[in-house]
Amino acid sequence: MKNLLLSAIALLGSLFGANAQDALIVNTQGRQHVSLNGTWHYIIDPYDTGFYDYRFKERPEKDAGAYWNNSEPKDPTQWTEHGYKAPYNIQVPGDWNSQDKQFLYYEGSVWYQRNFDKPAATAGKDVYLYFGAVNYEAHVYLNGKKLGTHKGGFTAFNFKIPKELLKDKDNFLVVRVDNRRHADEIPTVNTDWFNYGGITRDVELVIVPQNFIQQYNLQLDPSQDIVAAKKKNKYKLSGWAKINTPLKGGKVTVEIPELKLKKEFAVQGDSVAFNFEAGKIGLWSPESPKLYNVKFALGGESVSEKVGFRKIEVSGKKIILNGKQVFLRGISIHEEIPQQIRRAHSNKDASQLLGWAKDLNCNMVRLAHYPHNENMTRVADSLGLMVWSEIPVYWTIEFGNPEVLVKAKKQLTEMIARDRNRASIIIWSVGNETPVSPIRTTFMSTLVKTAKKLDGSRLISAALEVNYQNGVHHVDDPLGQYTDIVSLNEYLGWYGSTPDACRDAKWTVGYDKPFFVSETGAEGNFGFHADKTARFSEEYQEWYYQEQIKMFEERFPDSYSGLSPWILADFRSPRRNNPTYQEGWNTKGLISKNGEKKKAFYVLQAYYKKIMEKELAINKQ
Ligand code: GCB
Repeated sequence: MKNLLLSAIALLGSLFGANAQDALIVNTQGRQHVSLNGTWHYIIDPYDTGFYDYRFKERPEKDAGAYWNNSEPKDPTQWTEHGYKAPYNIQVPGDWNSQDKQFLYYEGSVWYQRNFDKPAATAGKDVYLYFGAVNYEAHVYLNGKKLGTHKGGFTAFNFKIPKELLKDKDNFLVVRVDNRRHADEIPTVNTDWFNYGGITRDVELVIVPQNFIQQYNLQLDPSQDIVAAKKKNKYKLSGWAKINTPLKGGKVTVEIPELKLKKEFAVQGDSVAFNFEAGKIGLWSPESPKLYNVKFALGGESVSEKVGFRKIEVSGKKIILNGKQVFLRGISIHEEIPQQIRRAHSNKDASQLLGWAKDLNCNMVRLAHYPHNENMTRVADSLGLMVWSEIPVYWTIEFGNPEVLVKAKKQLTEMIARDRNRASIIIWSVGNETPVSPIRTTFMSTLVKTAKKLDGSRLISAALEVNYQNGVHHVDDPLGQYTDIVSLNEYLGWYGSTPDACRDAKWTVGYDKPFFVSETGAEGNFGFHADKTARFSEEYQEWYYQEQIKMFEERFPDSYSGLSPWILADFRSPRRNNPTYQEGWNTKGLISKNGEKKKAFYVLQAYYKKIMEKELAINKQ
């Protein structure tokens, strides 16, 4: 176990070593920090004038025309063609598309700027600049110097601010954000969601001691027999911490006050491994999402984290949580607040979306198709919703391009780094509906192996497609060999046929593994009532869910372990151009763009209630 942990730490190091950015600081909310959210200024720059000169060469650092430099004229003779001031205001966090009409379909560069003063109480400390996410490419400058760049629209990153660069007053912070889509990026040019641009998540200054715990992990040791541990009330806990720099003779203390546990471990180089025993623990589960305060301390400075302890594993064709079989009553979710046509980012947004999932009787959510903001996984922890978390390796990635594989691995690493302490996360997904070919399977199986190496304590999956041949739906994608559960997207009764096609559909699953329906769904416009055969009516969508559920119950393989239908709420997608029923929306939501529940919502809600009650009855026996 210890070796596995140390190899995960080494892999982390090697992946970050390749990039200019510093390894991620986890749990910034649990540390000394100052928010840089609020009103920033902006310049729209479709020609990248602030970045390139008129010969289209990157501007030199001190160039007066570079938009990272403050152009405020000191006297009226001074030449200047850019500047940051009202009314060019924009809110951070937030996508730009929803903030002003001129941004609605904009894809290109926007420069963001704000000033800030050095926070108090930084003597002897280091200050990092942290971004929850910027979609897609960020170039970050402070007081005219470049701190670094980051690519990837849904993962967090940070830069250490050099001491000599940080002024007491009026630090001039500029971020060039570019959300253009490219064939060799992740996601690629083609998706079924809206490409919201901007600084979409929180921005913070994080103030840390010169030696500090950058990342850590504590969990039930995945190698233990959980049933035996429960019987004996004796649990093995294991984990590790990574210090920002190698230390001589440092010690890390791990404390769980509620369990009256306090242990000390010696740091070796820049890491330390934990291993200790605990007595009775309240395990985390959807029925009882117990979280403990855990304090990690190094040299008098500490960071506190809320940790749930649980074990997720697969046994044959079953998914097992804390020693008991669990059926995943899920729903897929996009990170979007439909009523306001914007990206979700806040705790309140997470409570709205996950509150709807609870209302549906879910015990699980699939956060599609990219890592969602941290509020989502933290609220899921506290509500007891199991989570599937995914990287945007979606459809037609350049599978033959080794640089693209590096980018995918980096996003995978960043996703796992931020959220490895969330008990709610039970599945890391390495992608969605990638077209079967040898080169793609090599690419995808490499990601599965990387995920396993980074985190051997969770299940790894990917949403696959059906192979329909001779009247039979075969689940036989070769990637299924590598994943812990075989997950499938299927739309029988929406694309190509009507829902009654479910009645005699035959299914085979070519793997002795749990089988999970990661997507199924049909469109339905809220308030459009018609005969059930009319596409886009609420009745059609309702009928679709009724037929699908009957098919699952009557004719699905014995490995059927759950589902996360598509999708919780209507969402924006430029691919959806039916002028009557879509107008730029994918209306497969069980909840409408105005937050109303459609008929199909109640079909799934009742199905989940039935399953829940059956499980309760079995557990009582
Ligand atoms: C899928 C995709 C999802 C789409 C959905 C649809 O299979 O995974 O991103 O939005 O189908 O609505 O067709």
